[in-house]
Amino acid sequence: MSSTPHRRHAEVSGAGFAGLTASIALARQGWTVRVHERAEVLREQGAGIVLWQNSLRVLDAFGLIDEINEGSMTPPFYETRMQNSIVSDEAMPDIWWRTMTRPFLHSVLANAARREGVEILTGSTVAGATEQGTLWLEDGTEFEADLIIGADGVGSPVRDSLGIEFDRQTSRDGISRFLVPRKKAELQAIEPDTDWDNMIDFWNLEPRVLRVLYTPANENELYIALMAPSDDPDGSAVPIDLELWKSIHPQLAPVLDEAAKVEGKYYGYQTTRLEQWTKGRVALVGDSAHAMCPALAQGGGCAIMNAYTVAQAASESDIAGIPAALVEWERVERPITDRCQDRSQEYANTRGMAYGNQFTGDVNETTLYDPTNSHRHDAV
Ligand code: 5PR
Repeated sequence: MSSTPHRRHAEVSGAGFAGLTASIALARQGWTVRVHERAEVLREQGAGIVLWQNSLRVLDAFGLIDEINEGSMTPPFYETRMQNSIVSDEAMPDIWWRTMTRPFLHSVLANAARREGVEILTGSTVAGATEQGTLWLEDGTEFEADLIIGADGVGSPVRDSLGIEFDRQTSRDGISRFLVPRKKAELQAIEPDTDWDNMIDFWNLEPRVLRVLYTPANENELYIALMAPSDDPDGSAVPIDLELWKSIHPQLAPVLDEAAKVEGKYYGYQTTRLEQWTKGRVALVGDSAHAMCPALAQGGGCAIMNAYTVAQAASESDIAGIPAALVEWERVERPITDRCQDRSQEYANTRGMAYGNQFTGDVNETTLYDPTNSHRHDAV
């Protein structure tokens, strides 16, 4: 075994899915890792998430799949309805996918990071970074690192302190998201022929655009997302306009009643595209680098896969070579995420998912990619 002068060290900004994934992957490769989370308490406030096999393969490489399986499910079908008529039931037998809550996924990753020896500092607010590898906090404290990961979200201070330019594209629609009790028996009593374990995408375009995405996340919890144009003040209101939503989707009354009780926020769909994802010793992953519309349910998936591959790419390099390794990582790994952003924005703009059979052909490119067997190795 060769002797190394010191263990490689990474500073990570943000303990969301991207930051935790990068931290776990780096720690498993022998790095010391410190993560800064500005929140005082380490937790995830989001509702539900679908993970496809591109991100599940990363969790599998970390040995986390048994734990994930215990708190998640795979609905039998992804059902699409237009004006309450079924237009498709997609079983996707060749695709591995799971639905779960965001707090659950976050706790699995946070516990894994702690087991791998990652130091997590809460209440630690990053203000910026230099390309030479210094991270600094709002209170002026500085940390030196061989690698800095900016996984600090769509408003990324790491990205903005480096002056990396970006373009932001918005869409006319947006969504509010809630975790509610399943209420399966009540739903079944109203509509006995429906399989309430399915993920059901209830589209309604006439007389107005009001879509409900119904996603069972486990035995007890339902992730329900309500989409409306941002220029519809009633459809985009939170707390939700219960009478409006029930008038369009009456069979969902038991779970809409629950959603009306939960705090939430309406988010307009948008895509952020950066001039570059890396600068010197800094790499950006997740929403700081590639925030996207949720149509393909790949925001978290791309965050997890890019966090994993950047950690692998940096680990395969010597310390001096890290900036060049990051440039090469972006060259190889970025195009697949660029195309996912484009497709998700396109689906958001056209509302094309309303016509069913959404998960066929090119749109599955991201899902079918295996980041644990990356294209980076193809040239070797
Ligand atoms: N799919 C999923 C989802 O959570 C959303 C959308 C599609 C799983 C909303 O976040 O198109 O808005 C969507």
